[in-house]
Amino acid sequence: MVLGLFRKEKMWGPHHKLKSHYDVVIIGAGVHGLSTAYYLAKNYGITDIALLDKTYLGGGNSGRNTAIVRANYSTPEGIRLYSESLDLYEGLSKELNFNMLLTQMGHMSLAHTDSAVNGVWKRAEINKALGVNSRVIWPDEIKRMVPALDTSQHTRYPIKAALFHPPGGAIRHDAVVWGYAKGAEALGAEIHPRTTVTGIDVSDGAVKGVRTSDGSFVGADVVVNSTSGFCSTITKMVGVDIPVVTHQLQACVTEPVKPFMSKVVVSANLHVYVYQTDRGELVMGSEIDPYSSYSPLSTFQTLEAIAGHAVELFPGLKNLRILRQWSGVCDMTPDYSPIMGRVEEVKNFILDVGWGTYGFKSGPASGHNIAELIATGKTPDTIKPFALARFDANAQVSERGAAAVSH
Ligand code: PYC
Repeated sequence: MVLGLFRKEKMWGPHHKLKSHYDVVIIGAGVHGLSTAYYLAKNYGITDIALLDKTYLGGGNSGRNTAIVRANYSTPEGIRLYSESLDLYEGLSKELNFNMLLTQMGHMSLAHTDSAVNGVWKRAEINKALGVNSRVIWPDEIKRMVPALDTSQHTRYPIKAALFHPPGGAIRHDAVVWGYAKGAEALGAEIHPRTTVTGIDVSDGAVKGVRTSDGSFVGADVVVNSTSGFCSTITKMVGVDIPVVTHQLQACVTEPVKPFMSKVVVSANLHVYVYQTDRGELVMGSEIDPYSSYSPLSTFQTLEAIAGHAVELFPGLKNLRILRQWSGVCDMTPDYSPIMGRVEEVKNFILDVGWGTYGFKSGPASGHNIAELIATGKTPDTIKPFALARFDANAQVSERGAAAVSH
């Protein structure tokens, strides 16, 4: 491993041979799976864990998001979960002794229509009521905070107001993966990259273990589905259907320029968001593609839409060159909230899926709560509202209005 050549201590432990049984098998070694393993080991002393991933570490959505963190959601259930996550993110570099470059630059969601202004008002009020730092700001203050924004009132979608959330920002996504991986391994968890799960054995209504692409059967007392992109395929292996449709989410990054903006700026009406990284690049992303797909390939059509909308907001960006473009495959549920917890039909099979375009920011809290569920057998209050059973009970948790640019 290249990093290992330059560091005194090796970043990862040795390559393990899969054992025939573990206490816990976690499918998916992204931020969610890794944080689950880390908190299981750290908080409950459960260390007999195998994390299986079909690609390399961080090769799924943990390495394909745009690294934004925030807690300014619109439902009490969502706000509690994401604000728990933001709290954990704030202490994570220290806890794991791994610099994750958290920058709490402030997050601004623009409102260009009367109904959007109404929406940000409501979000600000509910955020405040639950202790999350958010407030509505108006064009003068918006312009002072981000002078490069076109706040003139003659544009196609003039900016009328914004929801400002000071603790929002970005954290280096690869570093989060590496930090949790290092922490989980140090406590005894095994990470098995390039190990695809091809089947899950269930008998007498309980999960027994998983089958992998090299022909092994790996027994487990508990199996956790922490995958993204293929979460419904994995869940179907235990005979359960989940209401998930996959869509691509695309993003890109420009060449670096001198620092000129210090906020994350999101426009749901224009389906675009923009922020400048510490290196000076502009990270820009869009709404999910309007058709469903499992393709990992990004498209020129979406790139053109992102660039066009970004230039509408920031006319000064018009001559910047795009360096890279990428996409992730997002598992969208009907209410744009995740599916977390037990599955009634199959004992000891646990879901942490349906993370749409918001999985990265919830990774620490998800792992923390899923670990508690596994160790104690009790579903923590924070994740109770996200049970699969909510769809039958008509108790959806609609985050459509606050899930970034996707609504
Ligand atoms: O929810 O902040 C967000 C987000 C950004 C990109 C995709 N989702």
